[in-house]
Amino acid sequence: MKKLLFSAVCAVVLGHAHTAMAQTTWKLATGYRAESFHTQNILQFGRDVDMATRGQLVIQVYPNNTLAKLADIGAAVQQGKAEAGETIMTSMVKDIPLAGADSIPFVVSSYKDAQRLWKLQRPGIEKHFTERGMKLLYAVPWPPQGLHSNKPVRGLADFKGTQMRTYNQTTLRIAEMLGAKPVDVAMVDVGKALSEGRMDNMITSALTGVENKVWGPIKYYYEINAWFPKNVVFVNSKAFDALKPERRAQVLKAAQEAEARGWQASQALATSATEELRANGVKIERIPPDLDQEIKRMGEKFSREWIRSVGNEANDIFVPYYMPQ
Ligand code: PCA
Repeated sequence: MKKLLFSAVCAVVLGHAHTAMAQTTWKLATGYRAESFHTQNILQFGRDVDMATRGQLVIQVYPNNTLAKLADIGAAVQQGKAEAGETIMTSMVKDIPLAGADSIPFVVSSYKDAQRLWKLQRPGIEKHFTERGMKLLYAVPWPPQGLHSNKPVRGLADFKGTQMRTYNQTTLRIAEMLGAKPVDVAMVDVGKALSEGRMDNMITSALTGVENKVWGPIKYYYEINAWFPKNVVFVNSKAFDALKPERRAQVLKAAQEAEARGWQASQALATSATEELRANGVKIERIPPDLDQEIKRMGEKFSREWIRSVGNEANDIFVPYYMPQ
């Protein structure tokens, strides 16, 4: 008993010693749930940093919009309200148009191409982040975006007047082009919005369907593979630069590992999530070829609009993307 008590006291003291020793704590805000694979990956990143720095840098993760709302996380980190954050890159598109490159419909249709696009997009994103006082750590894509619907979709007319859930500028613009009524719903509120009859359809990953248990209201899933949007993890530059060079290198190494791990997890989940939708009674179908063509034409219209809004930087990415050396 005495021995037990002694080890319990030791554990508490050691625990305290660990925090007392911690020189720096970063609050990291994300708009996604703790269970999401992105957040799980961040938590592992935090553990790796803790380990590599021997507790000198602690990353405290605030999931589910608790520290800042998804769309405000970029600003929160710039202003130093949170030292670090994760958001979907397209949430920054108004400020950084280049951030929308991974949500142009039908440019990327595989993880391999998504990797290629990220390699080309990264230098520009890093530059814009630096100008805004932020340091990019890593980015991980969501599985490919498909169409979830409460009714079968056979032609463009089936979208007219429907309530289409949107989560960024791309989904908003596509809803407009389809003649649907855009309804902005946060990822974590999709289940609620469906049960309240506030949405009929949405373009997002099969995984987001699974995480929100959309079966019941959602009866159909079409694997249109529209785009692979990325979540990006970043830190306030002042907070990063305040670390000793050795610590900075440790953080960047852990970030590199988190990026590789995240891409693998995303790819594995892309297949298993579609199977899980099927197992829960969602019909996995193909859209008819005519509709496929029309949606692809809308994608082209969208990309023309996007290139106009971005200017030359768009060429820096898409010329080498379409014409690799
Ligand atoms: N899930 C997020 C973004 C992309 C995805 O697959 C969402 O639906 O909000």
